[in-house]
Amino acid sequence: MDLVEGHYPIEAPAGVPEWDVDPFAPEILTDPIDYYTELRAKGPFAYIPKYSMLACGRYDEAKEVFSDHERFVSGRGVGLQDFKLEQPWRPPSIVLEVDPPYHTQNRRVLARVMATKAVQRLKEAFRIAADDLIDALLERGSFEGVGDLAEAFPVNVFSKAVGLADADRCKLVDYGAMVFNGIGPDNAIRQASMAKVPTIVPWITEQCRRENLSDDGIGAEIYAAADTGEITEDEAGMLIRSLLSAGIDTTVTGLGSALWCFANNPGELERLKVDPKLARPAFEETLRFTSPIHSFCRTAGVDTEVGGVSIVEGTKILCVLGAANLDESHWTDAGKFDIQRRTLGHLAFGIGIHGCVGQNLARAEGEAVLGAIARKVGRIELDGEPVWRPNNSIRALDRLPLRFHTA
Ligand code: OVM
Repeated sequence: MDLVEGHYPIEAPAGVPEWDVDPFAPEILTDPIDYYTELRAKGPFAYIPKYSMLACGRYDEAKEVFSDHERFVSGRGVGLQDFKLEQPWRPPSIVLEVDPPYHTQNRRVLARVMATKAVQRLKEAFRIAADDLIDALLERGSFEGVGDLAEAFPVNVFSKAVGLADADRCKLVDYGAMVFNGIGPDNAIRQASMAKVPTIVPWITEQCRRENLSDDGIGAEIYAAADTGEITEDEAGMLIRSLLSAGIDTTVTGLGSALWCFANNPGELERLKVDPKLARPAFEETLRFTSPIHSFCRTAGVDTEVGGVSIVEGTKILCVLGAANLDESHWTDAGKFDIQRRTLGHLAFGIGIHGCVGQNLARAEGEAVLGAIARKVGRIELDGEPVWRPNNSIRALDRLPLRFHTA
């Protein structure tokens, strides 16, 4: 049987409408809202003939598929390729792209080194770095929101927290883009990213080695788990690779989108300034409203059924988290950016055993930056048109020209 994007082709299940759309077309990736709306209107699932897969954009089904790791596995890849049938571009992640029981021991190590208490120790450094950065940008007035803030901040603080010897911003951001594009089909966007493999992958591998990490960071703590025999030395290196895969572009995107949200909603910035403690809920609402990771797949490991739809083993299901987080039947005024909304249950960090293990660290970064803005910035002005950077699984800005005005 011929494969489609590295997975078994399927027929549309009974009752599921066919939809002749390319969810990975640049026009959709850079401006997805109408696509999200139409996907939800199709029903619990749509069948996408171009990729011979199902897509779900409603909250309930996206959540059901995403949280049931027994029926919907990750070990066959969370992109379009089925790792049972084709070899992926890099050795699979030992946390993202595996199932229990192997997943459990690896995740436990990451969960420990990024637990609330571990993150607590980093908060003061994050606050100081955010205050310094916002002061410097206020001094400059106009700046590039993506490069000068959204990328600069995580590259600085996350690299230090991990203990990287060399925080090459371009390589870290491009590696993340490669990992997230790698989850999509073999389109021009993916190919352009993959062209950088020969220069970036060896550099990343080098950064993951024990001798290249500081002895007081998260990286060293992961290697400590190899010393006690909890994991092997190679597994420790692979878990560092996961940090560098998932920890930069996601937070870059969340911070960039937060700036975009506030530039477009000056009334919400006013509310944040009145009560800077809203920095944390404001970051959470940014995640719900913009969904930095717009979609991830699961693979049906068994014949099953969801929302009355029969799903055959081997089916790839595109869970469109961006659409679920804007589902009007779950969220009141879903399309409104409201920093005081109850955001509990949003799917931006995923859910279940694969839910983002770094989410407390990500929140601490968002809180530090938005807190500094709340206390220091009077007004945020768009200083040109925002430009989006199409990516097969993240909804990222490419450029965001901004001007900060003092209070
Ligand atoms: C990993 C990995 C890569 C991308 C995303 C992710 C959102 C994890 O390499 O483990 O989680």
